Amino acid sequence: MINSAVSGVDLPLRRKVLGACPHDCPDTCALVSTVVEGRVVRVAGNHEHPATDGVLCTKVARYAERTYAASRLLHPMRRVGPKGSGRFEPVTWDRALGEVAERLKSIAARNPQAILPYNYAGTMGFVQGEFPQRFFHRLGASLLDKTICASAGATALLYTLGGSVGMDVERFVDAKLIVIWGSNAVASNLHFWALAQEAKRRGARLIAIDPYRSDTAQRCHEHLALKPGTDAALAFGLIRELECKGWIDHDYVERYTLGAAELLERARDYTLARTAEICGLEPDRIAALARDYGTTAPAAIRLNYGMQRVRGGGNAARLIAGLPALIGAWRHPAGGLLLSSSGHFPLRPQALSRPDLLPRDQPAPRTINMSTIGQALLHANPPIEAVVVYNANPLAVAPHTAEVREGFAREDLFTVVIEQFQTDTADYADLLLPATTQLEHFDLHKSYGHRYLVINEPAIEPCGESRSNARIFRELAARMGWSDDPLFHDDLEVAESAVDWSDPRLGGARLATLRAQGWVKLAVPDAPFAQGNFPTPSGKVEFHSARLEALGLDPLPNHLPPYESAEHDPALAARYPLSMISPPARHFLNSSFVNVESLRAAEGEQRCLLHPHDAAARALVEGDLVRIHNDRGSLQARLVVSDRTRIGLVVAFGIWWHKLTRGGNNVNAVTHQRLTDLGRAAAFYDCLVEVSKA
Ligand SMILES: Nc1nc2c(c(=O)[nH]1)N[C@H]1C(S)=C(S)[C@@H](COP(=O)(O)OP(=O)(O)OC[C@H]3O[C@@H](n4cnc5c(=O)[nH]c(N)nc54)[C@H](O)[C@@H]3O)O[C@H]1N2
Ligand SMILES: Nc1nc2c(c(=O)[nH]1)N[C@H]1C(S)=C(S)[C@@H](COP(=O)(O)OP(=O)(O)OC[C@H]3O[C@@H](n4cnc5c(=O)[nH]c(N)nc54)[C@H](O)[C@@H]3O)O[C@H]1N2
Ligand SMILES: [Mo]
Repeated sequence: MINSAVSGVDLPLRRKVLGACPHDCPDTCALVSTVVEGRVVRVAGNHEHPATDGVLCTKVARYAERTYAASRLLHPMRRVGPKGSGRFEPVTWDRALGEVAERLKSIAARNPQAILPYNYAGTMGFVQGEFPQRFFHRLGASLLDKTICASAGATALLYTLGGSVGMDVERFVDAKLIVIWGSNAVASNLHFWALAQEAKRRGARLIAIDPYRSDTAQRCHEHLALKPGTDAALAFGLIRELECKGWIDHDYVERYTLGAAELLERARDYTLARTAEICGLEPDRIAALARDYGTTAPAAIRLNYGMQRVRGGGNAARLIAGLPALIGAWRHPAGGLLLSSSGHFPLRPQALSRPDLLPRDQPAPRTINMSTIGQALLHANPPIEAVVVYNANPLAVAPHTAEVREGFAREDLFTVVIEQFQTDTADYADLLLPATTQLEHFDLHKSYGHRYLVINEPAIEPCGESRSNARIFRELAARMGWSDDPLFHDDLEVAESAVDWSDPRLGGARLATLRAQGWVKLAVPDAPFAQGNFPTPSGKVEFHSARLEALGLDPLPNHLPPYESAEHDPALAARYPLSMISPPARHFLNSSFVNVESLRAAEGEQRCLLHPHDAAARALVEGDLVRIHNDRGSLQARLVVSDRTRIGLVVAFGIWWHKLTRGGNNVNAVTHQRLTDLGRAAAFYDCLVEVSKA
C-alpha cells in the first residue's frame, strides 16, 4: 500500500510514502520510504519507476542514517566564537528570524544589492530549491550566476542544439555503440550505467573517453586516456577522419545543420598525428574510434560534465554535441547524444522565481558569479555586506579555498546559513538555521538525466525544530513586513506554478496525478531530431552560431588549451608539472554525505592517484601521505600509485569537508577562479600542481 503523509490525519502504523531523491545527480530516483510509528525505517528505490528500477546508490540507501544522524542541526543557533570556529549557542526561532530580518532590512535600506543569496543544488526541488528566490527578488538583492557545475556544457548545448535536449536515457539499451565521454557513470550516473550494461549484453560496444581509468572506463571495451582539456582536439581529429573516410551522412548534414563546410575546414588541421600529439594518444586508437563511430548504427554518446571543467570546456562540448549530426545518428531513437534532459520539461521558471517582484524603483540588480565567490566577497564593489547560504556548501565546493575562506571570515560580513549539518560553511555563520531533509518536506522534481517529473511527499514530521527552506522564507517575508501574495504561497501552490500543465508533453497530468502515481513521464516523440526540428533559431544543428558571432565570439567551435598547461603557460608548467583533476569520490555527492560516518569510512581518506613513473621520480611510494600544492595552497592526501592514471596526471578525489581531512584542506585549496570559455563556469580540472611527501 502506498499513501502520502498528511499531518493530522489518522495514519496506519506502517506506511509507505512516495518520494524523490533531491540530490544533484542525473538519476533523480523515485523513492519509497517505509515509516513505522512516525519513523523512517527504510528508504528504497521504487520498483515501479522505470528509471529507478528499484535500485538506489549506496549513499541514498543510507538516507535514514543521514536524516537521524546525531550531528543533524536541530535548533537555530547564533555564533559565539570567532568566525570559522564553529562555536554557537542555541536561540529561539523567533529571535533568529527577527535578527535576520532586522539586519537585512537595515542593509537593504542603504543598498539591497549588498545582500547576496548563495544557493545551489543541495536539493533540486522546485519548492525547497527555487521558491526562496522570490524573497530575494522582492528584496532586490544581487542575483547569483549559477555556474558552479553545468553552465559551460549547458551554454554549449544552447548554441549548438538549441537547449538541454537529447536522447531518452532509456533508449541507450538499443544502441550498438555507446561512447561514455567524460563521465564516471558507475559512480555518478548509476542508472544510466545499468542501461549501458544491458546494451553491452545485447552486443553494444562501450568506449570511455577519460584521462584516467575510472571504475567506468575499466568496464568498457575501449578506453582512450586523453590529456585533460584536450577533448576539442580529439573531436576535431574524429571529424577530419570521418570526412576522409567518407563516413559523413551528407544528406542529414545538408538538410539539418548549419556551417558544416566551415567546421570541416577547421578540422582539416587535425591530422591523426597532430591530434594524437595534442591529446597524448596513439594515432591508430583515434582512427579506430572514428571507424567505430562512423560505421556503427545506432551510435550514442553519453556526454557528462567532467570534460567541461576546463578553459575550453564549452567549445569542446559544442564540438562533441555536433558529432551525432555529422553521422546522422539522430535518425535513430537509440542514436544521438545525451548531456542533459532538462530542456524537455515544460517549465515556467518565471512563474516559479517571480522576477516581477523586483523593486520597480531601483535599477536591475547586479549579478555575482558563484564560481568566483572568493573574489566577490573580497573585492565586489559595492561590497557584499550580507550573504544568505542555503542548499550549498561554498567553503568546500568553490574554487580557491584560501580566498573563499578569507571572504567568509570578514568580520563585517553578515552570514546566514540554512543547513541540515554543520558544514565548513556553517562554521562561518552568524546565524545557523536548521533545515528539514527530503523525508520531512514536500517537493516536486524534474531530472537532468531522464524524462520524469517525480513527486516527494513528506514521510515524517520535521526533526527537532528544523523547518523547510520554503517555510523559513515565508516567515522571513512576513517579518520584512511584506504582503505580496507569491511570497506566501504554500508548497502545493509553488509546485503548481513550476510546470506548464497544459503542455501536451504532460498528457493531461496534473499535480494530483503526480501525488497519486509518484511520477509522470514526458511524452516526447521517438527520435525527435530525425528531421531536424532542433530548438535553435534555424531549427538546425548550428556548427556556425550567428548568436555567438553577434556576441563578438568565434561563431565556430575551437580547441583552447587549458589555462594551466604547457601550451598556454610554459613557465607555470615548469614549476608545477602535474595536471590535477578532482572528480567526485564514489561515496560522496559533492560535499554531501562526507559527514555520514559509514560512507566516510567506506571512502577511507582523502586519496590521490599518481602514475608509478611520477611517483618514482619523486621517491614516493604507495600509502605515503603526500602534499599536493601550488601557489594557491595545498592539501594532504593518501597516495595510491597506479597506472590507472596517465603520466603527468594527479587524480585527487573530492569533495571532502575541509575539516574532516587530515591537514584541513580539500582539493579546492589548489583550484583557481578563472572561468570557462562559455557559461562563465568554474574550471576545476584545469589545474597544475606539484606533489611531494607531506
Ligand atoms: N557519486 C556521485 N555521483 C554524482 C556526484 C558526486 O559527487 N558523487 N556529482 C553529481 C553532479 S553535481 C554532477 S554535475 C554529475 C556529473 O558528474 P561528472 O562531472 O560527469 O562527474 P563524473 O561522473 O565523475 O565524470 C567525470 C569524469 O570526467 C573525467 N574527466 C576529467 N577531466 C576530463 C577531461 O578533460 N576530458 C574528459 N573526457 N574527461 C575528463 C573524470 O576523470 C571523471 O571520470 O554527477 C552527479 N553524480
Ligand atoms: N574541485 C572540485 N570542486 C567541485 C566539483 C568538482 O568536481 N571538483 N564539482 C562541482 C559541482 S559539479 C557542483 S554541482 C558543486 C556542488 O556544490 P553544492 O551544490 O554546494 O553541493 P554540496 O556540496 O552537496 O552541498 C549542498 C548542501 O546543501 C545542503 N542541503 C541539502 N538539502 C537541503 C535543504 O533542503 N535545505 C537546505 N537549507 N540545505 C540543504 C546539504 O546538507 C549540503 O551541505 O561543487 C562543485 N565543486
Ligand atoms: Mo554538478
